[in-house]
Amino acid sequence: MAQFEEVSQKSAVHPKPVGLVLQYGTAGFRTNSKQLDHVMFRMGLLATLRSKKTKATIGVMVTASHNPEEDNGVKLVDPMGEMVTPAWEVYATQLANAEQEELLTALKDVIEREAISMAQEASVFVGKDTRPSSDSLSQAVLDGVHALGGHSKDYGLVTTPQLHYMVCCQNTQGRYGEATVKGYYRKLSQAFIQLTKNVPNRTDDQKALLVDGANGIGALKVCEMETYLKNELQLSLFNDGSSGKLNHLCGADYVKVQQRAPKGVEMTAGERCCSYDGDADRIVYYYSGSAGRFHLLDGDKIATLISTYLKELLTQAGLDLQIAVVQTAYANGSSTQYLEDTMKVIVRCTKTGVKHLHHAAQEFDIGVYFEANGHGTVLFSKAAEEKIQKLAQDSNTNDERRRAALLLQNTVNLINQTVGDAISDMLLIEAVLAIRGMTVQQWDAIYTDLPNRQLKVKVADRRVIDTTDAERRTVSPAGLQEAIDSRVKKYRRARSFVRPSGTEDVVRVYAEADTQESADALAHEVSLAVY
Ligand code: NG1
Ligand code: ZN
Repeated sequence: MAQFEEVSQKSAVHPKPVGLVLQYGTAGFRTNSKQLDHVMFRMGLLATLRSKKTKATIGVMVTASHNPEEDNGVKLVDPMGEMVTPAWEVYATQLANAEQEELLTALKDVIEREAISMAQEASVFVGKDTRPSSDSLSQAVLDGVHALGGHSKDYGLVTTPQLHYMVCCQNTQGRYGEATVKGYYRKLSQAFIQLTKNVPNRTDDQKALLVDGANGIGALKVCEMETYLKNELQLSLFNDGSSGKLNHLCGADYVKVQQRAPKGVEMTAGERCCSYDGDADRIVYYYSGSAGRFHLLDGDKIATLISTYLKELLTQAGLDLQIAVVQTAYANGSSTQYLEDTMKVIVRCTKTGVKHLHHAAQEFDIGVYFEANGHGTVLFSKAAEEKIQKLAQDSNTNDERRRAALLLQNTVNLINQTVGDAISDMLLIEAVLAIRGMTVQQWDAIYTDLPNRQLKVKVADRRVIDTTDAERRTVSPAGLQEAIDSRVKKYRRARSFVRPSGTEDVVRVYAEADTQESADALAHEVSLAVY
């Protein structure tokens, strides 16, 4: 077939280094950008097949998120804007690792197993972050799409969540919004303005926010959005990419892991600050206390703020909708305790990786999911959205219920439900703080984090570690869990676990305890047990 000849010819321009083996991990393929050209071409092919199979538009995002600038990566986006389904992750790995002369066989194998009609049209949306390697790598994706006769739309520089949003808009015939970057700005900014317009006496101080753009795509995009916000939010942007290196000493991952302010952000005591990561799908907040102490408000604090706000509105609206918070093992023990015991919301724990949290959150009327690192969003079931909308339009209901329903409706519009979104989450947090009249200190005081420490350990082969119970316990190698248990026992309010990273060649160690010294010591002891 002519199509396959085209694939053969074009793939020779994107050759695979012999023997190179890569894995579709927690967030797609991710490694040094020099090793990725063939993977990109092949993901273009696979996205085209996925589009033919689903008869819908598929997304391909070229980014390595919080990884260093030299790395890059790619992830596929399914029709509703969610991460690609696990069975296709397996195909992605097979296709990426097929040696040059085996590529056609691997491709035909997917076509056969999925009974794909090659006559079906295909459409693929492509986006990229600001890494120097992203230009040529996204071109390789497009080459792959065209080699199989697929149609493509190149969105160029967009945040990861913007690309997810476009895919969802396209496949819902505009019901979710317009599949353009401007459409995204308009939808979110209108919802934000609606939410904040009736907040009495919002001062300039309350409207001011410091943003660390991680020298990445989020900085570019939040600048573009600013005019749409009509001064309802006044942003001071740092690490805007004009001089610094992507993610270097800045960005959400640096701030969360190092538990310190990013380089270049000049903050005065009590000022609200936030950091995006390299592809703007994560956000963390922080401020400097009066004694100069650094206070971090991570994904757990964000989930708590948002779920408290939503629960209050549901009560005011008199809507009987079940709300749950989905976390991972990295959630601070204090947050879980607060959510379960004080807030009385359902809490679920899943494996690391947004796809797991997203999936679990879909089981509830309202599912708030956040990883501790600030990656998360809120999902509303179709039935929940309909109930909210009906009440917001019901002129017979009383003012308080109607007001709450309208707030809920605009909140739904402000949230990017396809995936965690730093810009959307930032606007939601700012709106919630304004509506509830809360300062960042008051938000921080909802509960006190247990001191914690995260470490990375280099081992010969991280895959020898196998986990269970949403990664909270190890099943292999033999004796490791017992070793962890015996160390945890020595400390108060302590917890520790280890798991192989899905994005880096390391084992991650997490420990928390009643004091920072204990958390540090426990993390250190457990990392020694991992060797
Ligand atoms: P790994 O490397 O598998 O721990 C990291 C983050 C995840 C997720 C992915 C994708 C931690 C501990 N892990 O995964 O939460 O965000 O990257 O970006 O933060
Ligand atoms: Zn990211």
